[in-house]
Amino acid sequence: MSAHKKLDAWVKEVTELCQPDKVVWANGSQEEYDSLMQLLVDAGLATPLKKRPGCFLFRSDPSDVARVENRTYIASKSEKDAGPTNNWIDPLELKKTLTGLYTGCMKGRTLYVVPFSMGPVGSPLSKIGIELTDSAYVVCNLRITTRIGDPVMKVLGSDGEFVPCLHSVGKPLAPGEKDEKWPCAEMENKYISHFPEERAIWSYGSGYGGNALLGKKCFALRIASVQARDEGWMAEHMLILRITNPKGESYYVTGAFPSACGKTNLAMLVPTIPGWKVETVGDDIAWMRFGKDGRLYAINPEAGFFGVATGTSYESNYNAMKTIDAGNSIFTNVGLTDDGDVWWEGIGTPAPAHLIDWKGNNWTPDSKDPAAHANSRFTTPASQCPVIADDWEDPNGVPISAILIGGRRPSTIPLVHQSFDWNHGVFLGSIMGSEITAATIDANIGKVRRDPFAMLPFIGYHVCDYLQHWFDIGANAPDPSKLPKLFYVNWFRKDESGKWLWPGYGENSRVLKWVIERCSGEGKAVTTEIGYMPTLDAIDRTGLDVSDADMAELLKIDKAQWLNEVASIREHYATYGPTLPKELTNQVDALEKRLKG
Ligand code: GTP
Ligand code: SPV
Ligand code: MN
Repeated sequence: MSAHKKLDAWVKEVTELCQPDKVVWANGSQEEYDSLMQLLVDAGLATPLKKRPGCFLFRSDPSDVARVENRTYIASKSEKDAGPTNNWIDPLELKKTLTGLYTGCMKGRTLYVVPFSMGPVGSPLSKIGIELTDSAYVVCNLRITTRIGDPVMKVLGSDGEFVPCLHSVGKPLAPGEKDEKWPCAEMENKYISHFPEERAIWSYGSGYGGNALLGKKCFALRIASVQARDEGWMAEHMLILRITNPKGESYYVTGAFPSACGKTNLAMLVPTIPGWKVETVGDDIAWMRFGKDGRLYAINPEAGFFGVATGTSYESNYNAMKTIDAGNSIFTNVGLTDDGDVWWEGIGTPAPAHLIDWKGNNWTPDSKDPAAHANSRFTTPASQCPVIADDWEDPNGVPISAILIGGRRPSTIPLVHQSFDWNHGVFLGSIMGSEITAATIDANIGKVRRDPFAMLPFIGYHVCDYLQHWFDIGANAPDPSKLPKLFYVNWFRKDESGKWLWPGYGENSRVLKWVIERCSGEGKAVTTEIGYMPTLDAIDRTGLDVSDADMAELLKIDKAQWLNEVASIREHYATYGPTLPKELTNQVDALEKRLKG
């Protein structure tokens, strides 16, 4: 029970529908977290890590290891509002199906009421959600990745607004039955549902990541993108970093890269150029709106990182490793060593002679399958990051100077280019994507999956309206000269033999340096058909082993490839239907003209 009538009524309604054994309101305390973890350990679902006090390992069901885009729905009243890139079901029909599934689905379980704030508690830019979940694992993860409990209830008061987020793993227990393993429903009964007009989320059947931690992708991106459109701000799949030059001047940069394309890495990067410093504000999501001074300000709505473990090492992401080394972390689907530590492919230490793999089986270096799932994750508090910026929780956000966009493009797209202006930047955002590589057996090898602003799976409405919203933000800027500058980066360019041309990771600071120099009016650039490009010597290569020839290749514009790109962009735009913003057609026409000019 709370002081909030609407909340109480909703909790009552859900309790009657889902029929949990009991209802517990989460207060967010350490004691509560500890006792929930103990419960999970006693049930055999969590393993305390001897080598990492305060840390726990979970193994999910092998079918429940990542977001399920084909079971994710935008149930707007009208199908055309969901657009061609989302799965749509009529909301009434979906609710009927789900009401059937939710009936009695929490039998034998506890329903947790988890109030959470996306953004610092009480910030004018923050929003409140309430997740009702039957998963203690979810409650523990939410306590790390968001701000939960009593402080949020205080701000909510008796009539505050909140986004209702209903979650069930979809596995009721018979009397006396206990969980033997990670509970979830079979694939055809998983529904990650969003009702954008109602601003409501109903998630059923999965316990994992973005399917279950509803504050993250479901609220902070899909529902928030709809709120942002209506209220004139932006909810984006972006990291936020602070970079300080040797003169001590700080700039803030956001970056939109698709899932598993390097946001966490860039947000925590250790610069290789002397005198420069990078600090972290956020690693996955940015909410941005104009401040009184006319600049665009961003907050990180999250409080922790849910990062890709596989491939993370002191070498590739030192600060992420230090963050998890500080304890209080949850690991999902990594290997467990015999002495009680975690191990994954790419962690930077030799594979132990024996471990228990992510499926719970004995594993040795001779085993065929990897020890950790490719999408294994760590959940860890942002406050523990050694390079967390001191203003990362500033309730007013941080002023953004530059927006980066990028994906994995082995060819065509140079290391970095800058858009001519805001609208050209929106065009670049609309064409970004990743090439499907030879690493997967796929008939579409070499083809580009377009992922506008890395938001393809996260736009809560029509993709054309989303891109129009980007144009509108530019058109309505209080002072267009203060808009962030947009840069398209590509760390993933390869040579003919398939070798990376750019070393990436900490060396990306060299590109960031040029970006900042462009923002302060110093960086050297030439005007090209595709945008402003650094001159051959504009990117600082002091102490870096990248030859002039490789640099020239990294910055090359191959006209034939770009004309193919134009054709592919047109083909892609055609799939967006008749409401494609006219400005995008103008932009692609202008690009073609410049290339043929
Ligand atoms: P989500 O959490 O899924 O949104 O992913 P993310 O965008 O935060 O990606 P993350 O930083 O976890 O990186 C994913 C993969 O990209 C890792 O395997 C990294 O090793 C690799 N990666 C990151 N930065 C670079 C880079 O600069 N160059 C190369 N070649 N690989 C990189
Ligand atoms: C992503 O897939 O972009 C993630 C992980 O950040 S999840 O929270 O599962 O969406
Ligand atoms: Mn992400």
